[in-house]
Amino acid sequence: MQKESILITGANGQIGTVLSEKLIDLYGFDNVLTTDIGHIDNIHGKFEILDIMDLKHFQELITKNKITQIYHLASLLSAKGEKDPMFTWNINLNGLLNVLNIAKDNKIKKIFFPSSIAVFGDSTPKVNTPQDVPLVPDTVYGIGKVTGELWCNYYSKRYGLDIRSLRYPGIIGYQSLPGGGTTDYAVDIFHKAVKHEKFNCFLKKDTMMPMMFMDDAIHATIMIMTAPEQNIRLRYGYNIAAFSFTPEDIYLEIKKYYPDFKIEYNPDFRQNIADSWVKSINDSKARKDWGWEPEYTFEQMVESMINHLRILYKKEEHTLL
Ligand code: AKB
Repeated sequence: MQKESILITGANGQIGTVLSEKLIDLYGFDNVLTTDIGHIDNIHGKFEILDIMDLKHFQELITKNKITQIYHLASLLSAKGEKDPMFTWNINLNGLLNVLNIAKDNKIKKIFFPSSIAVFGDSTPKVNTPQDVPLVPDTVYGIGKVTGELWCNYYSKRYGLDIRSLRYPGIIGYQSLPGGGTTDYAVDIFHKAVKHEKFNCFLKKDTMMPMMFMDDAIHATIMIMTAPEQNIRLRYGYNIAAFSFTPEDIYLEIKKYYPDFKIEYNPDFRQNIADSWVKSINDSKARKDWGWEPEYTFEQMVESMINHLRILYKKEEHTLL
């Protein structure tokens, strides 16, 4: 059997950082190549700088490392993407097309494409949102995810590529920081609480969004990528869900650990993005097709975040002393 050799784009991002470590654990140091447009210092694996728009260098890395799987995580997120829609479209959609064409030309065995709840829009049912619904997103990031899903479906049917994709909700982890997303507040709030600082929330207190603990997001990614091929019935993004909450819900839960914790609500342009998304997700297709099930409840996620960040900030205090 041919051994796997994995390339990850965007390995320095919020999910990429944690997924890279997991893939190194599973497949071994020598078999995972982490890449990103900038330098990485928080991943302990093999690393190469890669701009996914540079096809020549991309091809060299594929050939040199005999790559068999690509996890394509490089993209700009929803809020940052709105600052320059054409640039975002180029990186997010043309970057994906580069990956799909490289995969087709090099007979790459498996490709992972992260989609998102950003595919949903105003015409999507907001509660317990089913898998197949109208997808008319308001952000350029969301448009890129919808069209990205369609291209994945097309390349899979037309060229037989084994592409697997998840619609991630907002991901909350202690291991890395998000950047440029609308769900970022749900990570930032923990850092402020543990540092005994007041939190300024850019969303209204009652904005409900689907979210998930990082460990579950990584688990879902590995599950779909290792499921038998016949179980993957959808070649566009599978809905996956864990729990939903509002800024006020998470504030009150954190206050159980930090009774003096203070929050102020100052909604900005990200409020419109959050309002255009859905409140909760129906993930029955992922459960049925490849056995998806989250492990962490909302309360367990909050406890784990606080415990891990307390250790992290304690260590930093010691290093600074
Ligand atoms: C964002 O907020 O843009 C991302 C996402 C939900 O895809 N976290």
